[in-house]
Amino acid sequence: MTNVVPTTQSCPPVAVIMGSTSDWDTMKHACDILDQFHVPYMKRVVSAHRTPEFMAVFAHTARERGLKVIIAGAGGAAHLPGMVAAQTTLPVIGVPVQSHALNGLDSLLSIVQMPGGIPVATTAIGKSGATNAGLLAVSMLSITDESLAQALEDYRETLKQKVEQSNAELV
Ligand code: RP5
Repeated sequence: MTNVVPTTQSCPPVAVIMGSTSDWDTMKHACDILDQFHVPYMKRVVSAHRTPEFMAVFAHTARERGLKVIIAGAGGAAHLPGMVAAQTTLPVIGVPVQSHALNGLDSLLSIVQMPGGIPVATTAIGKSGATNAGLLAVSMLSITDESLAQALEDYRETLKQKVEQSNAELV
């Protein structure tokens, strides 16, 4: 993962960014969903406090580079999603990464408590949150993509069938 902002207009629709490579074990679950739905994406480490200039350029130029949704994961004093949202009007989905010190409650509160005016769509802490961030991104893209809308219906159907199968096995 390099800190190079592509200058072309050929960005994929989704960016999965994270504050550190240590967030990858969580954020890979968002990428797994995007892979499953065949949604192209880019992934980068973008740190709000270690690479603030890169973060600003990344966020400022996101729309003109063709991005449509940004998924941003961070842990601890997790200011990355909010700082990115402050610098783009694209939808930003924040994923609180489970921290060691406070189990991710710090990450959650840092991301979810945005003052009114600059929204960050915040998911659950950890793997579930990253998975749902991927699904939310697919859902946003499905507004104008009928094949993605159908793929989401199919995905829900598989979830339903798993429950039905579990119940059949319990009998
Ligand atoms: C945040 O600090 C990152 O999002 C990560 O969750 C946390 C710890 O980063 P490392 O010290 O593991 O690089 O910026």
